[in-house]
Amino acid sequence: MKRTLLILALASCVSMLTACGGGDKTETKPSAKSQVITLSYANFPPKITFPCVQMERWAEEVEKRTGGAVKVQTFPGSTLLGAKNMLRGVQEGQADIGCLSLAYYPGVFPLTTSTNLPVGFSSATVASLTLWELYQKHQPKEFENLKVLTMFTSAPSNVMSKVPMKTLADMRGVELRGSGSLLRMIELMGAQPVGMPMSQTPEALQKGLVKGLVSSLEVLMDFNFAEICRYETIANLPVYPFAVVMNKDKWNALPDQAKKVLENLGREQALWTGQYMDQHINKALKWAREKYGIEIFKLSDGEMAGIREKSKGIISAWKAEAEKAGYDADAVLKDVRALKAKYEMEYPVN
Ligand code: DTR
Repeated sequence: MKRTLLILALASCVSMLTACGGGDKTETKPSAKSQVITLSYANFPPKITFPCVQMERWAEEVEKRTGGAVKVQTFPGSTLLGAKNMLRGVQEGQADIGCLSLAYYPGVFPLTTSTNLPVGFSSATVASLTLWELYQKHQPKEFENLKVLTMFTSAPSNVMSKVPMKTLADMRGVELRGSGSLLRMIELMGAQPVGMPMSQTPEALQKGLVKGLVSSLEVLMDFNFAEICRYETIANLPVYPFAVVMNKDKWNALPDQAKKVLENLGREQALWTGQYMDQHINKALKWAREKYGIEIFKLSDGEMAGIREKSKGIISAWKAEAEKAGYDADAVLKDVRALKAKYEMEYPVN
């Protein structure tokens, strides 16, 4: 037993040494197997969902663009780290890279969660590019212990439920799952907010702990929620921001060539993911209509205006929190709105 442990320990030391070190740093193609660096990448939702689809695409691109010098071993479905221990797990090096849903960490990312506010993003493409550029401009200290590799968002959120909800009156007291600012949006629509990560939602729906959820609509297909949530209400609620982060020491130990490849992928990956998400929603809706005959309602313009008015309180609460964290909240919000307008021109929703 002891001998086996010793051998395992030695083997892992050797692999750590080969992963972090040596080799010709200017060369892209690994000349020997020992030079290949393998990075672990943890993700919390199932493999089929958009955070994991983008993870696989990123992993493939990294491998291709480094000529095989960097390999990425992916761990979807909370097999390495879950939704809530992702941040600490990457900081402590249990995974080299992790995908964070920022809304699951209240108060930890005040600057970047400005994109989770009710500002009326029209698509994931626009919101993802806004988030990425906002991060690049402000380089907020909330990520100072991490290397941010890319960022993206889900599409605008809507309501999916087991019971038809055509108006706000139908939502009164209904338990709906959400997180981040969406919890307060659920409350101001008169429903009962229940906070939890997406990865716990299938069970909560099955057990009847919640009657529905608020998220982007592709989950109707990716989690098969359409089977249980046959009624969807369009309310154009906030997007959820994500960040893909790397352990700082692991980042520092990478050869310059590899760093360059990863840095060059950041914005491109944000755009790729936003566009994937927007297209995937259309596909999921078509699928859910055909397979389960889902019904889609839309809140009236008057009700939408009422929600917008009431949601100003959520923006004020965020401002106070951001100011407390040392940010110029008005300037950040101004940037969010200006970037949103810029990208809405460049990527109009048709
Ligand atoms: N709705 C957000 C983000 C989100 C949207 N689709 C997925 C799929 C898998 C995980 C998260 C998300 C949320 O609930 O976290």
